[in-house]
Amino acid sequence: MNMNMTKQQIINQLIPHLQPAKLQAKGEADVNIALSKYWGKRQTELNLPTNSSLSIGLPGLGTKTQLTLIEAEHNQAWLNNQLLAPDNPFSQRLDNYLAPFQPSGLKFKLQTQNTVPTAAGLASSASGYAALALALNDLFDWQLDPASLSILARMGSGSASRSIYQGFALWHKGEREDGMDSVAQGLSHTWPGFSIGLVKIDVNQKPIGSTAGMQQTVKHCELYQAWPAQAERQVKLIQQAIEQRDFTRLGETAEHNALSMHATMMATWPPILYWQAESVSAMQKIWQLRQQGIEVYFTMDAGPNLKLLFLAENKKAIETAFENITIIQPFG
Ligand code: 2P0
Repeated sequence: MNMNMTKQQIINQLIPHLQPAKLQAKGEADVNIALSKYWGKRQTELNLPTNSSLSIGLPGLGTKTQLTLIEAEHNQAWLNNQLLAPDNPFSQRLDNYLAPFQPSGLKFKLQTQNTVPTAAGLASSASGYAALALALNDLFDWQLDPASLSILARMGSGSASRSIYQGFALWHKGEREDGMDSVAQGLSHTWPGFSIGLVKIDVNQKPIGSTAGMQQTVKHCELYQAWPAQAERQVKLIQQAIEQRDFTRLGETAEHNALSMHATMMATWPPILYWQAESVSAMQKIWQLRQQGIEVYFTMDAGPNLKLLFLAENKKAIETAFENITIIQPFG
């Protein structure tokens, strides 16, 4: 049985039918920031991770997608009102994702609008594939539950499994080969005053994308062997911290988790280093602020930008320390 066959079989299990209910549909999803990261796949075709992860959604920052069935030769992918060439890697990844759903004789026109300001330096594959899974669910009127939508989104991009939810989301790594238990759940806890600060260092193209970066780490980093168990433990610690509203535990664990993930990247050969000199300066500034009694932590993804974690009582101090910071309070 080849991998494509497996993917098709999983889709057959998930969705009730392949008859479109209408010609046009919509989906919308927010980006999410992992407080305990997804880094490494145990299976690439289905995006099955080596470890669980836990994230917070950023309301209002994400993707709006419109899906239309058209008579044409190729699928059409429009990104922020620009038609992409069929051989563009973004279009090809979409074609590959949409192939199992293609109604005979029709093509998909996908119009995707990112509501993340490009200047914020946030990745959009998470919100993009979550929005697309929601649009497909609408187009075919499958009426899938959130867990099935999370699996569908995860097959587009791992982190998209978490963007099906708002607020905190926990993506269970799962054990099964078919990935039916590798699914995110929304956590019901809220946390008024919980704040995320986006510190932009550089928003240009990164040296290596996260899909390739994590594969390289899994294959060529000895330190990576320690990662899955640590990440699993840290997901649990962060979940407890959310339940108990223990900000110190949450911040310390999230920062330690991010630095550990980046340590595995640096210990890969050839090395992967997403940081720039300004990233390190910002980290040092955060450590100084903590010494001065201002409780702020950071996390970082596959790029040079920092995401600060703090509580509303420190908002003014953070705004003073970081010019041009974008602050989001997911729960108001
Ligand atoms: C995360 N990242 O948990 C981690 C932290 C980047 C660093 O999820 O290959 O774009 O599409 O499954 O989801 C980025 O990985 O990778 C990511 P694919 P994805 O947010």
